Amino acid sequence: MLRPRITSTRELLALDGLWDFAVDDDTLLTPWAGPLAPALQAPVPASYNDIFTDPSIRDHVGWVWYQRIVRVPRGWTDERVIVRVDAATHHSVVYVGDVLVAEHEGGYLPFEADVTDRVAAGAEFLLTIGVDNRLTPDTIPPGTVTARPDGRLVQDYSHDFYNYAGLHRSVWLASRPAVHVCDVTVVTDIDGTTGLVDYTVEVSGEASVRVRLVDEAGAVVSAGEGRAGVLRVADARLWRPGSAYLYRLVIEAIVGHVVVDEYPLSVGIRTVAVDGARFPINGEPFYFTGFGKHEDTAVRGKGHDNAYLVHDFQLMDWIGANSFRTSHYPYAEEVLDFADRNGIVVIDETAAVGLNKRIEGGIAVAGGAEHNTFTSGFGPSIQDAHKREIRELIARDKNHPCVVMWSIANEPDSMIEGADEYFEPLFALARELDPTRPVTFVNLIAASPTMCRASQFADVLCLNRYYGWYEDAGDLVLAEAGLEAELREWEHRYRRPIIVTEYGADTIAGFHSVWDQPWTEEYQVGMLDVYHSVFDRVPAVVGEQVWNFADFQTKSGYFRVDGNKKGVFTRDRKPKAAAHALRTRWREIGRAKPGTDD
Ligand code: BDP
Repeated sequence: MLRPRITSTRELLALDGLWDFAVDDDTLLTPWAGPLAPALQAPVPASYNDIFTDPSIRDHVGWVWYQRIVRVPRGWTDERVIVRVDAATHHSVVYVGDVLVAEHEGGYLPFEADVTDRVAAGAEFLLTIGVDNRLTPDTIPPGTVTARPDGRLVQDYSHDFYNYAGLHRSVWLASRPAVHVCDVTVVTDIDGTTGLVDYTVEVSGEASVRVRLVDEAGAVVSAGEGRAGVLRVADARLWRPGSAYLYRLVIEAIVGHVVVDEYPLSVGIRTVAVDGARFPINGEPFYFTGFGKHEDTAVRGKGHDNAYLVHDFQLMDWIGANSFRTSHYPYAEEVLDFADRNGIVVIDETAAVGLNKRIEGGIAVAGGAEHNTFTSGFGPSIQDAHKREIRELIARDKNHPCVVMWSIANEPDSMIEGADEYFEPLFALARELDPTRPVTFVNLIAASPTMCRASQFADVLCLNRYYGWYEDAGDLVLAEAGLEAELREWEHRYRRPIIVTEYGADTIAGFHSVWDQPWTEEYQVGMLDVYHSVFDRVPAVVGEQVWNFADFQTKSGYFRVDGNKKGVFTRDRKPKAAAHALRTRWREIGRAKPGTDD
C-alpha cells in the first residue's frame, strides 16, 4: 500500500492533534452515532495508556473510541477522498458518521478507506475510530484475556513489552485522482558501474505510464514508458550502509495527454545476498553493528515522535551503529524513510512475537513447555493472521533500500512438534512475495542447533543469547565458554551467516561494583566484552545487535523493575557506561570492516 504523499495531483491533511476520547465501558452503545460524551481528549499519535492518571484507563481491556470533526478541503470536488490510519493497535473500526468504512486487524500496519461517497468537498463529517487492544490466541501477537473474580478483564501475553494501545501513528485525510497509481514495486541491481532499476507499476483504470529517475541534484538520469521496465543508470551512485544515495522515481499516469496522477518514490540502488556464511551488500561483506530497538518513550508509549526519531538516529550515529532490527513489530514508515536517507540497515520484523508458551521476557514459565505441538498452544487461525502480517509488511516496506532482510517471527517455540509445518509455508510466502531479500526468524536459546525445527528454512541464523544473564548469571567465564561452543556448533552444522540479534544485561544506570555483579554498569560492559571476544573468533558471525538500544516499558511483574533495563541508553536516552564501550568498538569496526574481507 503506497504511503500518501503531496504531489502535483494529490493533497494530504494530517489529522493529528487532540481527539475526543472515551473508554468503552459497555455503556457506549453506538459511539459513532453522535459526539462522545463526556469527552476526554487524547493526543494522536500516542498510546493512550500513560496519558491519563486513571488506572482503569491504563489497564483497560477492550475498545476505546477516538472522534473528531473533519472538514474536507473545498478544492477536492473531483477527487477521491481517503482516510488513512498509519497504525491502530491492535484491532480497529472506522466510521464516517454512522457508516462503517474500514476494519483492520494488526496493530502496526496501515489501512485506508475510500470515503468519497460519504463526504463532500467543503463539508464537515464526524470521524470515529474504535481501537481494541485485546490479544487472543488467534492474534499476532497472541495473548489471552481472562476475567478476575470481581469481573475485571486482564490481558495476558508472553512478549516482554507493555501492550500499549491506541492510535500510535498519524491519521490522514488524503486526496487522489480517480485514475491513480495504486502500487509500485522496485528491484535494483548492479551491472558493472551501471545501476538497474526494475519497476512495475499498478494503475487503477485505463492510463498509460511514464517514469523518470531523478538524481539528488534534480537531473533526470533515466526514463521509460509502460507499466513495467528496467531503467539503466550509467555510473550509478549506490545506496551504501553509512552513505546513502537516493534517486527519485517519478511515476506518471497519463490519460490522453494529461498527467492525471504523479507519485514519487525514493530509490536506493543496492543489492543484498547471502553468500555462504557472508552477508554482502553491493557485493561487499557487511558486518551488522547496532541494536534491537523498541518504539517506546515516556508518556507517549508507542506513539511515533519525530524528535525521538531524529535523536535516536543521532545516538546510533554517535555510537557507530550501522543497523537495527524492528523488534518486535513493523515500525512507523517515517522510521524506514529516515533509515533510507541515513544509510542505516534494517532487519524488518513482523509482530509475531510471543508465539511461545515456554518463556516470558526471557524467563522460563513453569509448565510452559507442556503443550506438545506448536499449534495447540494457539488458536486455529493464528497461522492465517501470521500470513496476513507477512503480506502487509512486505507490501508496505518492499521498496525501502534500508530493509535488507525480513524477520518473520521473534523467539517462537521452534523446537516443539509442528513448528516445521507451521513455519515452512510462512517462509515460502515471504520468498514468493519478495524473492530478492533473505528471510529469517529469530531463534530462542532453548531451540539449540540440534533441536530447532525452523532454522532449516532461514537464510541467516539470527540468535538471541543470554549467557551470563538468564544462563549462568554473574559468571562471565561460563558465559564465554557456553556462547562460543554454541556458536561454533551453529557454524559447523549450518554454514550460514550468524547474527546475534540479542545479547545484553539489565542494568540500572548508576549501579556500580568492582565485582561481576549483575545489574551494574560494569557488568553490562563486561558481559558485552565477553560476547565481542567470542564474535571475533567465530568467522560465521556477521553481526551483533545488542538488546536493547534503550530501556523500555514492560507489563509489571516481580522480575521487571519499571520495565526492561537492558538499554545501553536509559529510557530518556542517557548513555550508560556500555554506550561508551560500544562506541569505541563499533567505531573501530566501522573503520576496519566496510567493504573489506577481514
Ligand atoms: C528476549 C526477547 C526480548 C526480551 C529479552 C529480555 O526477544 O523481547 O525483552 O529477551 O528478556 O527473550 O530482555
